[in-house]
Amino acid sequence: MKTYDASDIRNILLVGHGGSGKTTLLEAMLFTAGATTRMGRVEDGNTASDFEPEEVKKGISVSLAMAPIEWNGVKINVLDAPGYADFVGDVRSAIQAVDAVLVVVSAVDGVEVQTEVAWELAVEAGLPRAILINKLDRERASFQRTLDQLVRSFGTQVAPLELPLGEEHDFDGVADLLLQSRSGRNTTSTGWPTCSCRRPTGTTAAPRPPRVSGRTTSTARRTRTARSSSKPSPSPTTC
Ligand SMILES: Nc1nc2c(ncn2[C@@H]2O[C@H](COP(=O)(O)OP(=O)(O)OP(=O)(O)O)[C@@H](O)[C@H]2O)c(=O)[nH]1
Ligand SMILES: [Mg+2]
Repeated sequence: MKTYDASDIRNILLVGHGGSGKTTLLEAMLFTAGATTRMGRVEDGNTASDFEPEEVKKGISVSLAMAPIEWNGVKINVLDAPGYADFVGDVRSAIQAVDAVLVVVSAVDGVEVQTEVAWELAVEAGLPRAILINKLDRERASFQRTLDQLVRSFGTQVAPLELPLGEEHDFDGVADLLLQSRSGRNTTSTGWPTCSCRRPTGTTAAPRPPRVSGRTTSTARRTRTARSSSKPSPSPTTC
């Protein structure tokens, strides 16, 4: 097994309201990093992190799960937290073990109760926070409306680093304001160069993501090989 220096390991927690797209985002990250060959779908019950029978049956996450990805030589342990209020104990436990929090917000539903709860828990823990506005391809999605809500809820410290290219059916990728690059399907719609991020080659082996308990975060309870499906979901992020 490959070993990593401690300086090359990150532990990141995905949090957000139920159904905002955390499990799907983790699938996209695994696929983009080359850890899986196809994206699983929550609807098909074949995602890496929702594998408990209850999760497959209900189509929601009910406990914390973790899957590792490697990106540019850094091992990123991504923890997928359940979003429903009943399982907030898992979020509280995981926050003690991570380096940073990624808050996933639906561009259709905007800031919701568990968005605020998760944000406050991360603030209390003094953790760095980033926000991903997801579901931009959905009908009634609005990046600007969601960004305005985020600024109203969390203050002007919230500022966009990437902007979507199109919305709803026209959603076509993202433009990175710092790198002045873009990634997406149609690379000709702006003058900016396409993003230089590349999926690593030779890393197609499926990972065996350990399941971690929300109550005892240090214990990996069981492992499972990520499964695959024939129909990938829309990717919330491509870079
Ligand atoms: N169109 C579209 N659908 C998405 C996107 N992200 C997630 N979904 C769908 O939204 C639903 C909920 O996604 P999940 O990934 O289960 O959301 P979650 O945040 O993990 O939900 P909980 O674990 O219950 O908190 C599923 O039907 C996904 O297929 C997206 O970017 N676009
Ligand atoms: Mg989930």
